Amino acid sequence: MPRKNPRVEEADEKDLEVSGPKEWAAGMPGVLHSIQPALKHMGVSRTEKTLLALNQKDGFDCMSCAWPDPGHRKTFEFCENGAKAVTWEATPVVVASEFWAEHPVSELRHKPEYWLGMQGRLTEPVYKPAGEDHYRPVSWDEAFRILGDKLNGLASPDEAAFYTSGRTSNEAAFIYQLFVRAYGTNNLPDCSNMCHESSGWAMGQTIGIGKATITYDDFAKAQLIIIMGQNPGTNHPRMLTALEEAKEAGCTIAAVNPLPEAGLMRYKNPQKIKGIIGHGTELADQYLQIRVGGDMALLQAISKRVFEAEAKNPGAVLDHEFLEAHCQGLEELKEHLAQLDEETVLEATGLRSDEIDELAYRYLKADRVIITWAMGITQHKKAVATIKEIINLLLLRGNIGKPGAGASPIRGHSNVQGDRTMGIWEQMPPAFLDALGKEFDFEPPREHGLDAVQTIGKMRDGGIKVFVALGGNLVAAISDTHAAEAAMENTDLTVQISTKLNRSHTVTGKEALILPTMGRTEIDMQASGSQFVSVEDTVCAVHASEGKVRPVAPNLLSEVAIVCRLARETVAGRTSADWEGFEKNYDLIRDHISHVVAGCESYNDKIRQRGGFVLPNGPRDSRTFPTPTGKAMLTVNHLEHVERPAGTLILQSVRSHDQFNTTIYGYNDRYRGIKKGRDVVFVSPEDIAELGLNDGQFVDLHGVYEDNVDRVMRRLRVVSYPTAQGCAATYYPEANVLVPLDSVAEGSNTPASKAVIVRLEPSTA
Ligand SMILES: Nc1nc2c(c(=O)[nH]1)N[C@H]1C(S)=C(S)[C@@H](COP(=O)(O)OP(=O)(O)OC[C@H]3O[C@@H](n4cnc5c(=O)[nH]c(N)nc54)[C@H](O)[C@@H]3O)O[C@H]1N2
Ligand SMILES: Nc1nc2c(c(=O)[nH]1)N[C@H]1C(S)=C(S)[C@@H](COP(=O)(O)OP(=O)(O)OC[C@H]3O[C@@H](n4cnc5c(=O)[nH]c(N)nc54)[C@H](O)[C@@H]3O)O[C@H]1N2
Ligand SMILES: [Mo]
Repeated sequence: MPRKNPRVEEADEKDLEVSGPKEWAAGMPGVLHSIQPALKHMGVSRTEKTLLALNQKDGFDCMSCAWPDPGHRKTFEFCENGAKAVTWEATPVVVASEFWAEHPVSELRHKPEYWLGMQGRLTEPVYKPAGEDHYRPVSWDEAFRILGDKLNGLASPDEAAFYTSGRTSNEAAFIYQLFVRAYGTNNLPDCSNMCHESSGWAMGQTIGIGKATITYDDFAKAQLIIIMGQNPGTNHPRMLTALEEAKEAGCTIAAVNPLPEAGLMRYKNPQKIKGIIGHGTELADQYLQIRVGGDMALLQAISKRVFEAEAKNPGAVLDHEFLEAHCQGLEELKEHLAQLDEETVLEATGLRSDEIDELAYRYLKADRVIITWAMGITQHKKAVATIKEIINLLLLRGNIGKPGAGASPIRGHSNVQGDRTMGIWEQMPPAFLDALGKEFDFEPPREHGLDAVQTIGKMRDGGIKVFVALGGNLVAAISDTHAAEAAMENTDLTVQISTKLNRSHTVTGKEALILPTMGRTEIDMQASGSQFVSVEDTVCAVHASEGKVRPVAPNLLSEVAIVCRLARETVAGRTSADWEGFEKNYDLIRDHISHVVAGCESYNDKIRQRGGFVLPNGPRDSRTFPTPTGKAMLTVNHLEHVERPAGTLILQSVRSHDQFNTTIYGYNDRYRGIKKGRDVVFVSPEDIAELGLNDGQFVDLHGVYEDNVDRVMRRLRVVSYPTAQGCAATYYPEANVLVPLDSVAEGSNTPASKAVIVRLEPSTA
């Protein structure tokens, strides 16, 4: 069954085709685009076993995003990009044993991410000894011994860091954090640090919980949905179905985005006849083309208009009953916003007053409002303050804790939220650590550990000797690529637990290990029988996920098995945990989750209910706000926006339609009209003219920062594109070379990768 990989074609700049943005998303091409590559890469049988089980109640959870499943599932409960993710994982193509002798690490390092991923699934542990340029296959025993010896030999457990990417299941995440804390550190950086950390911070401080206050069904009950800094057509395509249902029930949609993303404008539902042959559903009733980083000003301006409307019509605008019973800080907010200067707002947002008036009018007209957001909001210096303004706006009219209304950060990685619930966080609260210590009879470390940015910083300074990653591709995902590479190389041992090759396997410590693991599509057979795992989606619904295809190689271990064996090598006897038992039967892990994780009582029973269960959520369920005062906090936030010196642009980094984070599936970005290439920078025609450039010209992007480090992205083709003026966009992860490590969101420490000040200079290369 396993196949060796065919030739991989790489992108060449002369092949690049540019055809302009599309105005609608999904529809028939969506289905064709998903089935064809699946059949080509997996064959009929694997395609059937995977795609038909995707997001079904007895199937497996899609790994492409954290979008929730509706109560009633369709036969094809997946989107084009979910199918790509499944195809990428369930491919029968494998990296052969000879590969490692044929390709030195120094060569692999210069291969594109696309090429690395296309080499196929990793099937055997490999080890790169110090001073050598090749990995070589080793046995699992040898791999665990190498890692165990290194960890056991460190002067302090804080010299190790343990990263998690958000595909990890609840079961693997729970025992991984247990192992790490038994080992003696809270150094548990994760991809969430670079993702929705700002949402967690802002919501934690204002409403007491860092999670969405809505359920799936609320979308269809909303009267207004405001989508901010999010590109659902590419990154959460199944959200378009929920938006379509909302529209059919009379909801209005407003989209706030510097780019007129196709998925915000019109949707052609591939599962409906009018989506196949008709015009589709208009989505956004109002599109606000905001300047990058202008959202905080927009939100303040709307809240100010809410107060002004209340002044004209006392008692009829604010939700006084709710505010009095549940909130704190109303007067301070009102006073603060009264000072808000409209000129500053217009400058920051790039919008006209009447556009802001219109959105305010829509907000005042609707009794049930949902605001959703993603990376366009969280990856900014003022991200936490901006999200606090989202909460302010919602609270003013009681839009939290009632049907059809609420705050909805749309999470990215399919189980990034569950991983947090299970304790993957460098600063888990004392109550969790108490429960964990009590359950496993040990004293967990209390001092906060390092987040992703801090981990790279400490590596750079020589303080991290061993780096272990449960999934992900940190070197490519984190900011300041060259600094991050140097930091990784400054460690003694890097260990990647992965399904497929990526950049992080090629930028290593002195020694390096790659431990291959099973993916979610695969049948996980253990001593007690076939196992399932569980995950939590972006609206706190928890459910089981069970793989359907035979693992791509017999030698593969599950993530749970890898963690258990590593724990036996390093922390055996330090806790009462039954590591051998956990590996044989995941029910034993779930029994402990029941005792340690709030809301997961009787986990084994609840997870076996068809469709799973929803975690309790005070603000959503009963307008109970677990803040120190027991009230939801309206907050006063000092307005700031991204300033740009003359001759520069504010650059943001986005995902193309053919990628999952650092994984590149292909070189097309269909909805933005880009084919066969990624080296482009989207600039408005006005800015192209003002900067004296030409559409189609090649430029270098130079980051403009006070530290004067020369951060450059070379040879990007200028693409004239209807983005907000003064702003530009290019693709992540390539853009990370431009973002200094210390350019982060205040409070959450999330890299500010959506606002890089750049100078565009004609390319000389
Ligand atoms: N197919 C696919 N699905 C994915 C992923 C993937 O890579 N591929 N990644 C997953 C992950 S981990 C995540 S976190 C999510 C990410 O989902 P998104 O957040 O949708 O991802 P991005 O491509 O970063 O898009 C950011 C959007 O914000 C806009 N934006 C940028 N700056 C600003 C700003 O200042 N203000 C406003 N209002 N908008 C702004 C951009 O124009 C863009 O539309 O998707 C998840 N799902
Ligand atoms: N400039 C810029 N930087 C960003 C962002 C941005 O918008 N702009 N977005 C940020 C965001 S939102 C995120 S979430 C991070 C993403 O950061 P990460 O989560 O670290 O990166 P991914 O690209 O999702 O990781 C992909 C790798 O995970 C491994 N993998 C896949 N499936 C599995 C599995 O089932 N098990 C295991 N063990 N491994 C698996 C594969 O080897 C694959 O190569 O990047 C962040 N960085
Ligand atoms: Mo993310």
